[in-house]
Order: sequence, then structure tokens, then C-alpha cells
Amino acid sequence: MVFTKEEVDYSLYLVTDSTMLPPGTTLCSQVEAGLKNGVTLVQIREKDIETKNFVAEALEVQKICKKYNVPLIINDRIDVAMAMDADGVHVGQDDMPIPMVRKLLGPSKILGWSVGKPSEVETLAKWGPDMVDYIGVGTLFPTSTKKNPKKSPMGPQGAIAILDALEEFKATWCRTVGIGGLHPDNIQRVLCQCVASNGKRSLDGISLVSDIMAAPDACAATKRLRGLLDATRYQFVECELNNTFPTTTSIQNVISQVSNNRPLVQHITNKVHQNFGANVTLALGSSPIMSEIESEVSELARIPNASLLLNTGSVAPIEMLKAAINAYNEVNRPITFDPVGYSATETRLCLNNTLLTYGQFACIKGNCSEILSLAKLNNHKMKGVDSSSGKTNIDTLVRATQIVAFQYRTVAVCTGEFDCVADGTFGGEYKLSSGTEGITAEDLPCVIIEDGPIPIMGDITASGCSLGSTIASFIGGLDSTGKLFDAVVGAVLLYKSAGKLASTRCQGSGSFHVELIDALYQLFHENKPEKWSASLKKF
Ligand code: 3NM
Ligand code: MG
Repeated sequence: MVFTKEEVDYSLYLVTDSTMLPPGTTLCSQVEAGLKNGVTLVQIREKDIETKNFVAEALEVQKICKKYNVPLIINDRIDVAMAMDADGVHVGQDDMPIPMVRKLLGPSKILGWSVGKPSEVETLAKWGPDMVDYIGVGTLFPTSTKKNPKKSPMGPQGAIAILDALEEFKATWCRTVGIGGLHPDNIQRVLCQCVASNGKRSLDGISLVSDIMAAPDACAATKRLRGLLDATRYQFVECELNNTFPTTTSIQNVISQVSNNRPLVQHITNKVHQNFGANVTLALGSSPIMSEIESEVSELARIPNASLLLNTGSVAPIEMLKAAINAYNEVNRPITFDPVGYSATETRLCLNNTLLTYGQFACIKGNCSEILSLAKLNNHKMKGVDSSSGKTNIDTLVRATQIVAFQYRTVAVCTGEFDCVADGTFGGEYKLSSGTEGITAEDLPCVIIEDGPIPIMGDITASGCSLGSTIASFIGGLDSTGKLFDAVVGAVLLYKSAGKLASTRCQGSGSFHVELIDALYQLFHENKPEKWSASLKKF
């Protein structure tokens, strides 16, 4: 073997499947196109093929791999790997047990294992560094490549659990590649989000089949993938992601941009919120559109300064919701996600988790219960969709907000008597292997917004949902020089100050409703954040 195991570059790992080759291509031509353009590791994986043909194919591919000095791994067939002196073997959970494979292969060959659960990581950690060299972490997203799948897609959150287990059980030697349904539209998000909670590791690479094997132009496909791996920044919205602390001047600047740009705020939201949210949006000089029509989401997302509020108290079909997420992500327009009643029922938990898997959100906003559940810091279910956290202390709420911001690479907002806003975007930056280099959720910039209790907020409908409208409007109105964190913090500050002002002017909950819209309108158009009543504190 020309490689020492430590030198292996896992960044772009091509797995073959000759059943999906486009006309005019061969297994070897596709593999070579990959190798020429940045594939760093190859696995022969042919499920329905006679041994004789498998060996012949593997030998051909081996020649090409040698030419490009890239290691060749054989799926399942330990006998074939040994006979042809391949560089390693990859096996799944239902294949020959790892210790037996290692005994056959000897110590110097690369041994890979498919892993889908933290308990499997515990096992490999117990075996120690001489057994498994790397794991395929998956299935990340739905894929039609793997026939008879036994695992359901885990999403980035599942991969984070695996990375956390590797850290917890101290399997420092074990490298990782993400696999399953990886394509250019989700790779940067995966690389950004899949970081262990201690910030010390991220994926070492990505492994994929169809994106290269089924590509009519495998050279172009590989170049594109290589570009995404080598880029260091995921600019998922067209504004600045750098997380400096907001000031009154920077917030004033956000409001000027919103006034000038008059964002279109598409609401996919619950019935109770629709009318009020539309009026709040109009009060902020923005245009609401309450559309749940799947066929128009791409067009809407392409309108300058379009912004999507996705409030999951809605009953829109899941396919429509996914289409909307994809449409906005595709053109780097912002999505504000409000997971209403996140864990109130199994149905909502499942719906929200599925949607969280499908896209990158500029902001995730929830009440205390929702944010605590998202951060996995509360074990009891929510009662209904209202906040029911009672007296959770402020340190716990800040912690939870930072965890949500870190895990979803987003600006997270937790509402309540105190509002917390944490910026987990890291300026969109990502790195293979080393993650955030030890920066953890606790280190994220976080502010607390306070204005004393405004109990009457709870006496009208959709007051929390309409903060979502305000955030979506502010983010949507930003120029390329505007800052995401400023926009979210500015929206929360304005909303809280307007709530306070309205509560001093109203007669009861009916007039509070009206006064709140008036106050939002007034404070927005005056644009003097230095005079607002809500105060901002760095945490
Ligand atoms: N293993 P594509 S998913 C070979 O989850 C394989 O372990 C998986 O193909 C696992 O890149 C998968 O075309 C197929 O989605 C990946
Ligand atoms: Mg197998």
C-alpha cells in the first residue's frame, strides 16, 4: 500500500453503482472523471453483480485509482479486497463483524463501517483504535440509491449525535464521512451544521453515489462538489452574517433599509395569525402575502427582498412546506422558522423535525417551551401551544437559545418576559474535520431584551406569531451590507417596545390589539431606537 492510514483524505469519497450510469459513460469513465476533478477516495460498491464481473471491475478501477494515487476501498467483499490487495474494506452493520474483518485484513488496511446510531459509536470506541478507521454517517437524507433502506434519514441533527458520541467515547482516531442524499443544494448546510457540541470535530468529508455516478457530465458534477468542499463560507442569505453586537445606530440602519426595500413577506402561517400578521407587516412598511400555493413559491422567492415566515401552526401540506423551504434556500432568501407547539404532540414534533432537516433557516424563533425542547433541555411535553415554562431561570433560557443557534447555524430567539437572541451563524464559515475549533454554544454572542412584564400580550391572539412577521420583515429588508443579527435583535426590540407603549395606551385587550399596530407603525416610522423603552444587554 502506498498510503499510511493517517494520510487518507476523506473529503470527497465516491462510491460506485454501475446501475445508474448515463448513456455513453462507463463505470471507469465516471470514476476517472471524478478522480481528475477532486475525488479523494473511491469505494467499489456493486450489489447485484457476479463475483467474476465484480473482480474484473474492481481491478480496472484499481488501475485508475493507482494512476491518481487515490486509495481504493471494497464494499463487503473482504475476499476480493484481499485477493487484489485493495487499500481497504467497507462493511455495514449486518455484514461480517468488525473484529473478524480486521483479523482477516491485517492492521494496515483501511476499515470503514456504516454507522447510524450513537450506541454503535460506543461499540467502536470499546474496540479501540486498531479496528474502525472511519465511519459512514448516515443515512443523512432520503435517497433512492440504497435499495431496501433499513434506516430512516437522520438529518444533520442525527449526524451531530454521532459526532457527539465520538467525542463522548473518545474515539479520536475515527474519521467520519456523511452519506445519503447529499447533493450541491444541501452539502454546505451539512458541513456547517454537523459539528460536535464541544466544537472539536466536524465531518471529515462527504460520501456519495448518484451525484457523480449518475451525472451526464461527471467532470462538471465533481468540480462543483469540490468547490463546495473547498469553499469556507456558506452565504445562505444575501446579507452580512458577521456576529458583532447590535447598537442603536446599526438597528436604525436596518430600519432604513427595510423602509427603502419594502420586503415582500410570504406568510405560511396558522389561521389565527393571518389577518393580524398581515396588518403588522403593513405597519412596518412591508408587503404581506399569505400564500400556501406550491406552484408559486419559486416565483415569490425570486422577487427582490422576498422573505418567508414559516409558522408550523399552519396546516399546509408537508410537500408545499418543503417546496417553499427549497425555493427560498435556493436563491439565498431568508426563512424565519416558528415551530409552533414544537413538542406539544408527536405529530407536531415529527413535522417540525422533518422541516428542520430540510433547510437552512436565517432565524428560528420560539417561546420558552419551544426553545427548551429544541435544545433538548426539557423533557416534559408542552401543554398546548402556549408557553408553559413557568419559572425557568434566565441562565437556562440563554443556554437553550445558544444551543439552538449553534446546532442550526441560525439566529435563535427565545421569547418570554425576557427575550434572548443568540447568533450561531459563525459568519457562515465552516471547516472540515476541526469544526468550530472548540468554540461552543456557550461562547456565542447573545443579547437579552427586557422591558418588564407586558401581561396583556398574552390576552390577544397571535402576538408571538406576529413577532415572527416583524423578524421576517426586518431580515427581508436588509441590503447586502445589513447584518442578520442586527435585524433580528432590532425586530425584537421594536416589538417589545411597541407592546409596552400599546399597553400604556389601551383600555383592554381589544384596544390593545389596535394600539399595538399603531405603536409598531409609529416607532418604525420615527426610527429612533435610542428612545425605545426595551433595553438591550449583552449576556
Ligand atoms: N450507504 P446517494 S446511504 C451507499 O446510509 C449508501 O449507510 C448509505 O447514495 C448509508 O449519494 C447510501 O446517491 C447511498 O444518495 C448514498
Ligand atoms: Mg454491506
